[in-house]
Amino acid sequence: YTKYPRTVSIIGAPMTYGQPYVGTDTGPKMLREKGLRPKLTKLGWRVEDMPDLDFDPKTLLSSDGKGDTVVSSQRDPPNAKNCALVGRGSSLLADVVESKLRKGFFPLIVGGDHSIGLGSLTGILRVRPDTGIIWVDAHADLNTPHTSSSGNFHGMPLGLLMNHPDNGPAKNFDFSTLPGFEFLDQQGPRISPEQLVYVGLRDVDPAERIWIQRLGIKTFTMTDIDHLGIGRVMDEALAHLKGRPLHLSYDIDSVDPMLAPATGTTVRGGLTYREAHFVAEFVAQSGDLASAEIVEVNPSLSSDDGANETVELGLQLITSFMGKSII
Ligand code: 4U7
Ligand code: MN
Ligand code: MN
Ligand code: MN
Repeated sequence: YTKYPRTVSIIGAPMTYGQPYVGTDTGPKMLREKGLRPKLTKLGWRVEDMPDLDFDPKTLLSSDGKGDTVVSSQRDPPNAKNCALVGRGSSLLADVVESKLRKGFFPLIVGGDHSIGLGSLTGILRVRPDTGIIWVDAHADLNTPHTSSSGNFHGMPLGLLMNHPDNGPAKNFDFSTLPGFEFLDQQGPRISPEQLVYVGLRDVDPAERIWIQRLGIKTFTMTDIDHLGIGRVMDEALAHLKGRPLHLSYDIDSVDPMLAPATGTTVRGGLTYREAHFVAEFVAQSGDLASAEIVEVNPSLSSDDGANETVELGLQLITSFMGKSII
């Protein structure tokens, strides 16, 4: 892969169907309005900005291009809310991300809820199966419909993609039971445990905990950050992924809700302003960052001030991981 592509492709993925609230779909628009594009230009990037992906249900359910409804959204399987919409949207995103990477662009995916990780990662892994993933989040997002207590797909992207020769969260999982998920057939690209690192976890479900331990996923919880400091945590995180092109998946709920209140699943005790930036800056400095996404910004879930602060923070974090250096 080209180690330093200088053209970034902004891919707006206004997905909301992976969680219960409206509003996550305005993330891309808000970030653009606050000057995403000029900020990237100022950092030396050439910018390709496309219109947001069209996640209108009518379009999604007829995306065979012929206007026919190819997937029925009538019934969702158990614990798989908005299955067809999430599946079709992910499939669309996977194709776009794949094609941008093949053109040598840096995909900057702007969510949308975290179910878009299904699409981003699928597209990335089709091109670079050895990609190292840094998942910055309060949550592990390692559920499947078999383990999820909420049925919300934003808690499942890693669980559905994680594979292991003998076991994995999606073991014995029959993807053909999920309408819209045909793109994730049994041959589809998968993540192996050693190519993933978690940073910032503090709200992990019982089944997720078991899988993290069983699979031996490298995990830095908030406790580890308190103990080691964010500097050593990131040293160890990047050492673990050494030699791999990196994908940064930044869930804004990793940051403390005092700083990022406008998101759907807040958990107290998160990253401080500097810790959040350090993660972004350090990944940028590695020189190995090849793709990134920012997710779960939902301006409608707090006061106007809270929404502004959260969008502003998201923008600053993007600026940091896209290479802004202090000196
Ligand atoms: B996010 C949860 F049960 N684990 O599965 C679930 F706590 O993308 C939360 O990280 C998932 O914001 C959060 O619903 C998903 C819950
Ligand atoms: Mn998440
Ligand atoms: Mn989260
Ligand atoms: Mn969330």
